[in-house]
Amino acid sequence: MRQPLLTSTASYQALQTHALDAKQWQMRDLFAQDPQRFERLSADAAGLFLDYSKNRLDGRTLALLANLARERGVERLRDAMFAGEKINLTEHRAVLHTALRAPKDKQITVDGQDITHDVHAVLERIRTFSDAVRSGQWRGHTGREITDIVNIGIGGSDLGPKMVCLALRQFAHPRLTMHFVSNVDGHDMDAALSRVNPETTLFIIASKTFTTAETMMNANTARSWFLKHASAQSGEQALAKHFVAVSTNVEAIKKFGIDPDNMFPFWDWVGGRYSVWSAIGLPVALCVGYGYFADFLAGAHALDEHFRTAPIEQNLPMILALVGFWNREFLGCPSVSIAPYHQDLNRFPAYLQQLDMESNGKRVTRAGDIITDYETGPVIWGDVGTNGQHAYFQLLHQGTDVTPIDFIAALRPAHEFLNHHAALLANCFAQSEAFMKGKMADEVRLDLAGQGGENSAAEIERLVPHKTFPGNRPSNTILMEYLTPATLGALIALYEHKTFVQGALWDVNSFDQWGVELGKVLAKKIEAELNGASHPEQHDGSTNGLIARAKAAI
Ligand code: G6Q
Repeated sequence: MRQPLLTSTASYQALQTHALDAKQWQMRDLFAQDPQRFERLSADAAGLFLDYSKNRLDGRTLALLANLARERGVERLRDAMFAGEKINLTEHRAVLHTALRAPKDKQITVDGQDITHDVHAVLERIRTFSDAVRSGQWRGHTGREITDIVNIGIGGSDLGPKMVCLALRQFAHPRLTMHFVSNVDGHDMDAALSRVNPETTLFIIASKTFTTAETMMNANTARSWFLKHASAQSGEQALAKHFVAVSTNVEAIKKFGIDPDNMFPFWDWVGGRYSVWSAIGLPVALCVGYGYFADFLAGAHALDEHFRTAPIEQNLPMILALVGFWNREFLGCPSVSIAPYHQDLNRFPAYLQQLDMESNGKRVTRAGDIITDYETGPVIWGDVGTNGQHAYFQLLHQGTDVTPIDFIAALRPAHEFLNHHAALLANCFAQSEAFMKGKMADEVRLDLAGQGGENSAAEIERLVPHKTFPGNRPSNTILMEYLTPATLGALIALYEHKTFVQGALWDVNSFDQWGVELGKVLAKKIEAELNGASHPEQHDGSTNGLIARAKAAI
């Protein structure tokens, strides 16, 4: 059904008028005027605390944004998603990653099929298999315990399990080393294979479709390498002890030579970038054990329940989405930087980059109309603190673009170096304070004048503009007590639902990815040309030139 154009709605127009005022506000003043601002503009749920007080908004802004969410039917769409309606309109699919973390007794059906039962049947198989590998009961073809696990997958079949295994490093099995090969670049495979022993390595081929070119090439290479290096007597039979698959495509798996008993299925209503909760999370269960994997799912479920039931004004994903929407739509911020002040979350920005940009990087509405008069998803990027501070934070403080930042931190560390943790948190909080307050010209002048008279008046005036920070730059801070499987699950779910809410506001389909699909076919033709299997066709001058250079070098 065609929605009224976003910009034509009464609540959007009310926000536009309100923004004319809000653009003049200084956050310093907002804090000075309201001593309760932090209490008022913060909320918590499922072990996560969100401080959004360091944004250029007030209570009225939020009320107007909540009105917009209501007028755009965000709650209705949310309920439709949880109920398994086919809200992925271009692929005619339900969107039910939330069902993957729902408890056994929650009945959810898709096309008349009780999917909770199916989900828990696969979880049971994940439990049995991961227990067997971890305990050493599952052995390689020469009887040795598994020491290395190589996950072969790309995009949604790589970023989630890789990010989570790194984030939960503290909970990892000491005997198992995890490797993730995603790139078709042979250097990626070479780096993994040069570190593992075929007798003690388990390969997981993770691909929803089992047709993705990079994954298939990597899977075939791993298979050949294994057969070449496996003990001569066992050959093909040995494969069963070393290759398992995660997919929705049984036929393709059989063709590849993997026993369907060694296949962990999932379903078309799980989008790739939302699939870490499904059997795509098998590396996580192997790495941290099924118990912690179940805690990870439970943490996400707690956030789901909050998202499903809390009123918009107290609903963490709604708030995060509305604040982000405000910054993007009305304050003109083209990107969002993710700054986890936690080394173990160092792949989290890359994970969110896919989640958000693949979901909301769209230019047509759900009805197919081209969007011309408002912006959709921003660029998402970032790296861990404090590293970013010594690199790109310069632009965030003094560049011409305003980039909102999400700071993420755990209040307690999982190590004993408490002085490090105090320094880490001090940096995190100091940065958000500096972005908000800035450093005004008068403050700079005072500072320079106070430096023992070493600066002349003229020198002070020359330096003032360079040392002035405009401030008034927005940020959110998300805190948890510890980074655990449950808080990590909740954190990911928070961003999944944030992305969902923004997609609903922009009226885009957050669940397809035609841009990725195009990439899947584009390279095939040129690959055949490079391999000499077909004659180069007439491309444009640049592409012809590049192909000719590569052919001359191969
Ligand atoms: C995710 C995307 C994409 C996908 C990969 C891998 O939402 O669809 O990143 O996950 O292209 O696809 P396969 O799992 O089918 O190999």
